[in-house]
Amino acid sequence: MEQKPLRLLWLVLTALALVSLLLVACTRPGTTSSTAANASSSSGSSSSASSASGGNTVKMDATNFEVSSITIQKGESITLVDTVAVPHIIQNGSWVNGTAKPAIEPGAPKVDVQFSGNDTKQIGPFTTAGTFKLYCTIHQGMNLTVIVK
Ligand SMILES: [Cu+2]
Repeated sequence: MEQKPLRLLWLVLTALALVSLLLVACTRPGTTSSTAANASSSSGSSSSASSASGGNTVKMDATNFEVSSITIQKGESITLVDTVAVPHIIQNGSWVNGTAKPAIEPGAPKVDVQFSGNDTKQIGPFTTAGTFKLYCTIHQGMNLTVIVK
């Protein structure tokens, strides 16, 4: 005869469970009220982030680089543009007092690029900070210093 109280208890418990479920179900939609807050803040897509990859360009004329040095960021490459119908051979090193001095600094990318005239080639990337010297083996005094920061 002790089964009736148990059944009652069971009924009460299930009822409580159902009630709590209902409470949870009812609470959920209430909490998700602040949805329309982030409406229209579509600030116009401004300012095209300037200068694409053309930033590290050095032009070469018949006998020299347009600039004697260029500063780039670590990991960047340099685009060399041969603007005339004259060949160049760019390698690691420099002209010192009229003498070609091949040399490759620690961390420098190996550079050995031939231009046949009116062409464009990339050198690098320069992955180490430092100062690196490049020269044209054909044209005396044709030096380019690359500063990597
Ligand atoms: Cu040259």
